[in-house]
Amino acid sequence: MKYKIHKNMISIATLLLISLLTINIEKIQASTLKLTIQTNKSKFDFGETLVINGTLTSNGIPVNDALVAIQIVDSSDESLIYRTLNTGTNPQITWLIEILGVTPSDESGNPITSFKRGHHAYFKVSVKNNAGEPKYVYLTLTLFYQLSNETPFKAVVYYIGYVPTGITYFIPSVVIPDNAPLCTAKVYANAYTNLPKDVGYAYCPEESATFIIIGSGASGSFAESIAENPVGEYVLTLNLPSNFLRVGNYTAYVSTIYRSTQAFAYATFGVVLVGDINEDSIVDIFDAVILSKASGSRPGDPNWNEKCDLNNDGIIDIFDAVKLAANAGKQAKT
Ligand SMILES: [Ca+2]
Ligand SMILES: [Ca+2]
Repeated sequence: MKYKIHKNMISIATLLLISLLTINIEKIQASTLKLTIQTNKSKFDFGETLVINGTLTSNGIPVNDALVAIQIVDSSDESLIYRTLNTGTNPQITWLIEILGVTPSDESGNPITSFKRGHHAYFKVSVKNNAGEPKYVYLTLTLFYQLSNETPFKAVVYYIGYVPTGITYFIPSVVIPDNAPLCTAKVYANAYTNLPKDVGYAYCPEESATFIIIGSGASGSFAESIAENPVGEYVLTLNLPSNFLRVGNYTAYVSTIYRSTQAFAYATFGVVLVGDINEDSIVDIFDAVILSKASGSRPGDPNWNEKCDLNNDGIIDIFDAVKLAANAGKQAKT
């Protein structure tokens, strides 16, 4: 009798264990959110096109209505960009924190359409808190030159702290570089729970506006755009700056939340200043001199210098000199 009870108890315990395990497995499966990221290359020269893309799936099914927060940091942990893309369409939800708009402005917030290079550019950002209580928010701006592709030149976190309920206006400023091209530029305003690299996610879709960079007196116009991506995917294409970029390892972080589940991923890539043979952060005559000494050499030759084989084809020749010339005068940020 005793034995029988014992045996039944074991059976019951086993059943309980199996059912618990099953429930746990179902719970785990119900919350499988997978975010991927990849870059088009693993190593980039200054000015090259960087494409970051990836997919978001929930239990293997593409998610077409989520926001993906993106941050790229350089080898000194300085941010190159902050962006927020969707995976098809923006989620149809009420944002706890919502960026209503970003407007190029003067320091009082009055709209203006152009900024002089070397001067401060101001941006009036209206942020609405719909949460009914103060929310802790990271607010960022990223500025791009609109060249053949958008080329980032400034990324800043201008506010970290609580945002009260209702609408709050911020007027952050950045300095337009002295050497900025005279072109149309674009600003993106984002709001995150924390920085994407620290697994923060976007509170809401980003807002953007364009403006003109001028040498002296001119005007331009505003435009807004909404990013649309293929279903379950996000794609970000940009050109790396062609000058004053930091060399070394970069990391692109992506972070999202979907139905209360978070997902995070990152990819790394390298940036090199092709032609900076002596690694003094500038491509100049001293690099050309080193290259000329190795001219005509192949591996094994006494004057072979692997660092001069800029196109990696096993010979130092005119094609390497052409690559060096293409970057002549360019400097790496130090
Ligand atoms: Ca050099
Ligand atoms: Ca070569």
